[in-house]
Amino acid sequence: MSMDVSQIEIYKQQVGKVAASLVTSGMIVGLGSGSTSACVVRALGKRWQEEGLRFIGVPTSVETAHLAQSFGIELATLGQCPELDLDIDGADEVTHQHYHLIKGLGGALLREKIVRYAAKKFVVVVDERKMVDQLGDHTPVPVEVTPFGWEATAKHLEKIGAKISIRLKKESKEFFLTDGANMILDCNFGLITEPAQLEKAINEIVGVMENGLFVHCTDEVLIAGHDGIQHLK
Ligand code: ABF
Repeated sequence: MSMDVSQIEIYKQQVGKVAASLVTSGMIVGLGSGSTSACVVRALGKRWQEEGLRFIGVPTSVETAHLAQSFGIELATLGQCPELDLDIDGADEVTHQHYHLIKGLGGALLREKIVRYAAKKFVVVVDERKMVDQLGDHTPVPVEVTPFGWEATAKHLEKIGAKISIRLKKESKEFFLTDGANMILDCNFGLITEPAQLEKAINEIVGVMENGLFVHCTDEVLIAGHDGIQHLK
């Protein structure tokens, strides 16, 4: 679905504001990564500064931490706050049924998944372009691997059907490295009919740290589109 950039930006700001309204003072909140999550952080920053909202944020990336700190939002590590009330994050694909996700095109999937599984509730914020019938519609599955022996790990991933593209830094031939200094292999498996099985099969491969399939773990989805904001539970 082609949409102009400005319209998509408006959608992201709208959904960011609605997501930010879910946060009440005293909460411990996972702060996701990517441009839609950045709109959530900006909306939370506005509430922090204008309404005196006070909560603790647990960022899923260095980039998100820096953005939150620019508004004066109080941050903590997951070690300091191992149980979160709410995690708000973006996604690259969301299935209409069950809200299974592909995440990680932003490179933060490992910390995002760890933070998600520390939260009582997980709310995903997307624009309508991200909604799909089946995962694998337009996005490969990002797989975070340790750099040691990545070539052998790649061979194991190919054996379970992956067509692999090594993630490089923008406009560079250097390997992209995550905040955790791991590499990402973008794995195209085509349309994914059994995401839970594939998530498990990928993570059983030695050298794999985590993958971008988030299956049976989304509680609510906020979708911004030409019909306004849909809040699916
Ligand atoms: C993050 O946001 C990632 O998991 C995902 O890849 C990305 C989506 O970015 P955007 O909101 O910019 O489309 O949650």
